[in-house]
Amino acid sequence: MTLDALKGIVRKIAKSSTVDKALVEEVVRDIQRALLRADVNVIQVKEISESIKKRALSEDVLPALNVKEHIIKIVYEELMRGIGEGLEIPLKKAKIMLVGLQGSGKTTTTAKLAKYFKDKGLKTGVVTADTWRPAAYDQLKQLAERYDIKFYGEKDSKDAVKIAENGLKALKDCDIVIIDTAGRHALEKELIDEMIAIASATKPNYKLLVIDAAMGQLASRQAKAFHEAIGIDGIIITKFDGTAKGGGALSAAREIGIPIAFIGTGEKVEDFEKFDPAGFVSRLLGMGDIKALLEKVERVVKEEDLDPDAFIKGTFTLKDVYKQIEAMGKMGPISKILDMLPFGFGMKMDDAVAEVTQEKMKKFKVIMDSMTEEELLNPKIIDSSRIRRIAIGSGTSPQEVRELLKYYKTMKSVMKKMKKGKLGKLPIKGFPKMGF
Ligand SMILES: Nc1nc2c(ncn2[C@@H]2O[C@H](COP(=O)(O)OP(=O)(O)OP(=O)(O)O)[C@@H](O)[C@H]2O)c(=O)[nH]1
Ligand SMILES: [Mg+2]
Repeated sequence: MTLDALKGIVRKIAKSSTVDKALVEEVVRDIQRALLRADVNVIQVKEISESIKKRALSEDVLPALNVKEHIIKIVYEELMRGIGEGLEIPLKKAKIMLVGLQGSGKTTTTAKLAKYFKDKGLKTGVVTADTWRPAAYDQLKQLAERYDIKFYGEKDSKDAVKIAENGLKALKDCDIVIIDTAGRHALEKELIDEMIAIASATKPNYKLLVIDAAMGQLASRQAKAFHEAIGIDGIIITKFDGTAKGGGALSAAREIGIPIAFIGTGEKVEDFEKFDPAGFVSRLLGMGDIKALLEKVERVVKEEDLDPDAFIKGTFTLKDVYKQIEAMGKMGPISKILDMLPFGFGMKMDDAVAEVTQEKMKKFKVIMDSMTEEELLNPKIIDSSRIRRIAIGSGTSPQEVRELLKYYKTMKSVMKKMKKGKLGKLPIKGFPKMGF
């Protein structure tokens, strides 16, 4: 993704030997280029970059910061301002209606959203009011069943409004009910009329527009049209994983003044996160988003029955590594997890952990299967004769057993650092809401 280029900016500032006007100008140019390539609206790019430049060259450095930190802070704050607030949906009874163009990801997002609320402890149900796409009913039903979410649909009915109404009645015990609607390749009158009819019959607390990040700047026109038709409360950007143009949807939301609620980052139901502007910007800048990572860890942990204290606080044994490896399969590729780690830290992880591939993870599990309970709980006792025994027992080599132990040690120190909050190479002070 092109917004990734922003990561280089913090590094550039951190590495430069002198901080002067030339550096500020170069940084501002880099930011402009990165934002424009990511399809951010030109006017917004201009505003953001001009205010960064103006502030960096004129504001006094706060006593707690050095000049580099000062500039990074300004870049961070101005990007935050450019992005605006996220939409916070409180964890209480609500009806949510999803709308969007065909293929934008509504049905997938219905399931993602349902699982999100269910994981937060709310009773959640979904209704399919898409009578256009023949497979829509089965698609949502299957997803709902897989995650133990209540489902309502009427396979043979063509009356989307009636289905939505019936669905609300059938799921009235649920705290959260999410209504999936039909998409069309363009915003036709028929679709708009149906949307309006469903909305007025069901009176959703939140009407959320699902936008495909690949739309880039086209997202703006789309969002305007939907907003004019039914009044949108929040935006969910999907497929943020697969495009260089994600900035377009972000800036469309800002342009129209509708907050972003969630972001979809992959096809799997787990690839979904609440939009947290502070975390989002720090991640764009490569400073990591420890909060999103922990939230995700917490979620997967619950599924795996992993001891969260051990996972996060550093009383961490090989047993946790075992469960963690299983959990990672669900979290997605390691590179994605690394992306969420703070600046500096992620780079260190590159060599130590990133090279640990899925293949290797499987091998690690086999090795651990040949260990005794005592060894798993207290890896310190694993000396070279035990290493030899484990290697033979698991059909691997002592070298591979040592690799696992090295991986374990790295992860253990990661967990310790997380606990102490000692992350990141830059002593960044004064950043709000970043968990440093
Ligand atoms: N990579 C990626 N793919 C996604 C994401 N969200 C949805 N998809 C994929 O996008 C395709 C369309 O998703 P659907 O959920 O069926 O979209 P829809 O808006 O319900 O489509 P219609 O009902 O036909 O309008 C599917 O192949 C999904 O797996 C995402 O965040 N990332
Ligand atoms: Mg659909």
